[in-house]
Order: sequence, then structure tokens, then C-alpha cells
Amino acid sequence: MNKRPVLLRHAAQLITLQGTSEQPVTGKAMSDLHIIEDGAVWIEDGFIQMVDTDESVTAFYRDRLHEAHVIDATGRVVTPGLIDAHTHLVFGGSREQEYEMRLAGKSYMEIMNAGGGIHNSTRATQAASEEELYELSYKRLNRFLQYGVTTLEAKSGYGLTLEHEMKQLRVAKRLHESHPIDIVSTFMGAHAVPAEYKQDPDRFVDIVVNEMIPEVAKSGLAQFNDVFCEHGVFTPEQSERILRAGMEHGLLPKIHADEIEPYQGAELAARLGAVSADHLLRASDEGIRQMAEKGVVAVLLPGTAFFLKAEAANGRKMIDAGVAVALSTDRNPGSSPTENLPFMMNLGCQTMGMTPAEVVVATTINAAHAIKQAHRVGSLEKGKVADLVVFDAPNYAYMQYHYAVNLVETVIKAGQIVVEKGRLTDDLSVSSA
Ligand code: IZC
Ligand code: ZN
Repeated sequence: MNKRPVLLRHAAQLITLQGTSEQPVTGKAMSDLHIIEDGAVWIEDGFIQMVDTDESVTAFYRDRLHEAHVIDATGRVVTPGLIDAHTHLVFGGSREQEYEMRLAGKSYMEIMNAGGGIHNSTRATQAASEEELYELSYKRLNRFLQYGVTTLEAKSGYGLTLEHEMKQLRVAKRLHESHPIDIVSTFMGAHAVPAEYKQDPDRFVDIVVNEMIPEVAKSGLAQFNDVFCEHGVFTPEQSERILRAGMEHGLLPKIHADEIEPYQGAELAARLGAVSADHLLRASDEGIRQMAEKGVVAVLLPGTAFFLKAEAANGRKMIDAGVAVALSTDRNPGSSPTENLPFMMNLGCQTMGMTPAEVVVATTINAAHAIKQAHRVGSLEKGKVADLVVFDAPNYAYMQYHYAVNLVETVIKAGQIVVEKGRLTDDLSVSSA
């Protein structure tokens, strides 16, 4: 732990998002970033102690300025550490051959139904040792960190047996403990129906409900429970059963909803009071209305639409309907193999009708709300964990305009400088710690 305080000075735009910790941000409020010009932040003991103009902060800490490690953010945008609320971080193998098949005309679902897709990654994940999965995922986390991500959600779902699901969740826990990025875990045993249950998928649902969920909940290794509710995967009825079983065991519901076909997923999320509904490319207007009413966060994944060549979810319509929107990478080996969350912000503007201000809210405080971390992170306010990113951009619109390159210059995680001049500061090569 860095004993010296850190003083970040002279941010051209210090994006604080203050006052947003209680409720997800919706509607017109998604355009208000609560910017301080020529802003400064005093950081000590891993937490934010003061956020104000440079003049006020330096006046307040006048007698202690000599103690601080100073970061000069002149001409730069500073945001809260970015948060990725939807990833499938821990998996073995890769699926570039399926990418080639898709480019040649096969669809994602055709490949999955022929035993590839998620099944392909499941075989590779089952075959991998805990150590192998740890090392592969650690490298992915390093990339995330260089893109400014300081907290992320990680789903299991490539194990599909209790043993291998628990293996994935244990790896996520070890990564949380050893890597600077904080990880929030989601159980997703209902990610695909294994081949041996294809004729009787309800038997697999029984196993998820009666055997996996109670054990996972007891282990304390997951906070959320997620299901792939999609035509040909889990029906809305099966999904509801699985999510309700999780709720009975204290696992909060999330749902992969209306990704490939309209399937009443948004409606189900609203009915259950899910924390988030994710994807939503084909969500109905009525489902969107109900999500707004129930305060379900929409976690939109523009990289997945881009990579599957699908029409992106209509973020504009959702925000205008009063839904709180978050944006995530969906990092996974099939439909979105990238750690570049800032590029998802670019895509939010280019393909979802969102504004440069809204995409910042969607990758900070609303993403924090989508994983129940808004009390700790997602805005720059006294008492929050000191997670900040300095972008080589003079204002937040420039971050979206100079697109698809990494503008991240400095990353501070819990008061520690973990990225400097765009490079990892520490030796974050894999250690078995
Ligand atoms: O491995 O294809 N959509 N789950 C639901 C995924 C994509 C991940 C994958
Ligand atoms: Zn997903």
C-alpha cells in the first residue's frame, strides 16, 4: 500500500458524477457528468479524500503538499475507473475457427447447435487446470487494466457441471485477491444445455436448480445468478425457475435477454426485479417500458452486435424511455473477444444513438449499479475507493471522436498507480500468489 498521498492536479475536465450512488442514472440526468474544470483529487489510504477545484484542494492541503506524489493532468480528462459489468472472463481455448465459419456465412446459433460455440469453450474449460485458467485470465485482466477498467463482473458458465463451475468461480476469486482489478462473480450454470441433456433439457434445469445453485450459494463464491434466456437455449419458463431458485438462495438475478430473437426476456427481468437485463438487441417496447418502471439496468453490449454483424440494441430508445443504461464488453471467446471497453463507448455513440456524455455514465456509475458496487466505486467522491483514469483527451467528447485507439494514460486503482504512460507499472506478469 502506497503510504504517500497522491494528488491529481489540474484536470481539464474532472468527471465526478457526484450524487449518483443511490440510484442508477436515467433519462436526461445521463447527460450530466458533474464536471469540475481545473479539478484536483486528494487520495490517501486507497480512498478519495477530497474532490474539488485545484485551487480549493491545494489550499485545503496547503501544509501537506510536499508529502504528495503529484500527477499533473493538465489538458486531460479524468474519469472514475471504468467498470465492465458483463464479462465471461474465465475460460479455456479460443474460437477463431468459428469466426472464420461465421465470416463464411454460418450463424452463431448454427455453430452452437452443431456442438460448437459455448460447447467448444466448455470442453476447453473443463480440460484446463485451475492454474491454466488463472494464468489465461490474469493476462486478460492486464489488458483490461490498460484500457482503464478497475472493476469487472465475471461469469462462470463454461463448466456446466458443479465441479467445473466451482473451478471457474474459484479462479475468479483468486484473481480478485491477486490482481489489482476487483472482480464481482456471477454464477451462470445455465449458459448452455450440455449435449447429453439435449433431449431432456428440464433435467439439466433440475440439476442447476437442485444441485448447483445451493452449493454455489453456500460457497459464497458468487453474488449473482445469470441465465442465457434465448430461443434454443433456455426458455423464459426455465429461466424464471432458475433465477427464482437463485433468489431463494440469496443470488441476485441477471439475465441474457432478447439477444438473438425477441423472447420476452426484458419482461421476465422486470417481473423478477432483476438487477440487470443484458444484450436486449431484440427487446420489445413493452419490455423496455417495464424495465424502466422496475428500475432494471440495461447492460448493452455493442461489441457483440458489431462482432456478430447484428443491429445493435437501441440505447437511445431505452434512455428516452427512462431505462438506466450501462455498456460492457461481454468479453468472451465467441461473440466478443475484446477487453477494449473504451471502444464499446465509441460503438455506443456510433451504433446505439448514445451521446459522448451518456457513454461515460454507462461505463462508470451505471455499470457500478448493474453489479451493486455503486456504494464503493463509479464516481469521484469523498469516501469512495480511489479508482481513476487519466485520458489523453482534452474533453470527454474527444474520447469518442478519436475512436478505437487507447487514450488511457494513467490508471489509479485503490490509490496505487497501476498504469503510467499507458504501461503497467508493476510486474503484473502472472504469479502464483
Ligand atoms: O461463448 O458464445 N452469448 N453467451 C451468450 C455467449 C454469447 C458467450 C459465448
Ligand atoms: Zn454474456
